[in-house]
Amino acid sequence: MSERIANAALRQKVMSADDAAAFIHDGDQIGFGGFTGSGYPKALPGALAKRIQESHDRGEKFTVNVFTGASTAPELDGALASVDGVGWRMPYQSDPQMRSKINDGTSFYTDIHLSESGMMVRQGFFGKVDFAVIEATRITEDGDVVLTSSVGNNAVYCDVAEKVIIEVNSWQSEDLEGMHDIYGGFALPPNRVPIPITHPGDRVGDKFLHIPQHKVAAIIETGGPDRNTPFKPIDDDSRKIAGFLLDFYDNEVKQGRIPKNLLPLQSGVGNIPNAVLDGLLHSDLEHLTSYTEVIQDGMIDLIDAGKLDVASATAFSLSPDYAHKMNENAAFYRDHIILRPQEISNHPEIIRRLGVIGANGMIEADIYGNVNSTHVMGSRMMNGIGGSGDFTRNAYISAFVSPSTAKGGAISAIVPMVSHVDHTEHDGMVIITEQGIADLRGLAPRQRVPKIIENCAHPDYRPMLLDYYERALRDCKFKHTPHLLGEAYSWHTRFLETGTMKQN
Ligand code: 0RQ
Repeated sequence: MSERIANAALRQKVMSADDAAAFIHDGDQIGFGGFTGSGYPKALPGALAKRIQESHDRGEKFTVNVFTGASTAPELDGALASVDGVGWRMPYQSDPQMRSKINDGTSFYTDIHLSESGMMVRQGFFGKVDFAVIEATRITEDGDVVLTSSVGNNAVYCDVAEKVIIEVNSWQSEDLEGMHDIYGGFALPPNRVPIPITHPGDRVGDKFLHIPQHKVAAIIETGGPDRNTPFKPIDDDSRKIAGFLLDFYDNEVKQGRIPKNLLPLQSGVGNIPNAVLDGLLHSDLEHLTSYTEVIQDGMIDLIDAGKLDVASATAFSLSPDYAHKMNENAAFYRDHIILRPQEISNHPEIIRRLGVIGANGMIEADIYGNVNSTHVMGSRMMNGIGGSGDFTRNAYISAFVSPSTAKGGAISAIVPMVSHVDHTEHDGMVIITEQGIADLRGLAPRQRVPKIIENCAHPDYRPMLLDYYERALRDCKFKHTPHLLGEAYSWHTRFLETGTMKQN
């Protein structure tokens, strides 16, 4: 048995994933660890999926309700979705199988802000949680748990669940001990108190997660890696978008609106944010800080280059090479990285206080600045709102970044009216595509239109957008936000009918 389980009583609870899965029954609500492919349990979900499939083969109903931190991996979302085992799920997901079960109507999906997911569980809004299933790198002699590559909602699920199952994963570095900061000051209103973080590097909690031993139903030993996905090489459009964003920050510094070393940075995951981080690496900026959700490769490069003093997040989202580097050097990185519960990494109070500057991806924006981050053509769920809303509404400056077209130019990312709204025109401040940047701060709806169309839309779609807007302005009785409601979604319906938003 692994020496990583130092507590004698807990060692008695080691069993196989199959035996642990036998505790779980139809209708149970399970809070799983895991955030953007890091730190999720790797064995129990597969064993549970097998059990669910066997029940279905006998003609019995068996689904569970799945709570997570954010997206997980094929071993968790994929395994449970592939046996139609997920009745309901929250929050963010990105697994292809899970996504397809949500979109074909098999599974319900409640897409809520990541900062609020744990909070609402504490508030009892989703009912009783039967099991928490989390991953640890080590259990101390006293029975304290050292978490792995994500914190996510682990603390809240362990706090509220009736029973806890812990997977101890020997692939994860034991040197992660000391990187986590598990804040324990959550009280329900009217007893909430301010969260005492005034700098991204502040530590306000404990490095261990404390779980009452009587709650621990099983411990499973595992050894598999996280779902670490390589980043694509940075393409031209991403480089251009990153260039516009960094020039914009530079100008904000010149205008005296942000300090020379910027303000704590938040960036979404993906190609464009990675290009932004690469741009920062090649800039002369120093003493940067980050208050964000996930640590990706570019931040590790910035730490290595001595440019990023501290990064606060809730999880890693690293490529395989960088995950290996983290496992080898966690003792160094823990002086520069803090992993917190997502209730804290994404907390509006702290984002507002620190003046975080954020940039997130989008699916589409409209000519007035409303943004859709989640639904393709109004109905098909892509991933979820994730932390984009937590940061966008509360950031000092919040930007949305996207190529101006999708699907080889058949879709314009700038449309007359978004087909689903995640971020209203009241929240986003800046929109950037490879065409340029629209700074919307302080502008009324009609003042935004020329900036968005001329600076951000693809030239193929600019005349169509201008034509729509000019006719809306002429024919709509009300001039504050003129629309032609009968036509506002014609771009989407044309795409669904003909395969392109372009007119013949
Ligand atoms: O689909 O791979 O099938 O071609 O959407 O698009 O351009 O690769 O961009 O990976 O950054 O994702 C909004 C989904 C963008 C992401 C979204 C299709 C496109 C492609 C991906 P294919 P790209 P990205 C904190 C922040 C919400 C959560 C968030 C996201 C696929 O950024 O999930 O912000 N955001 N979290 O073809 C139809 C359009 C489209 C479109 C793109 N207009 N119409 N399809 N696509 N635009 C981090 C976390 O919360 C973890």
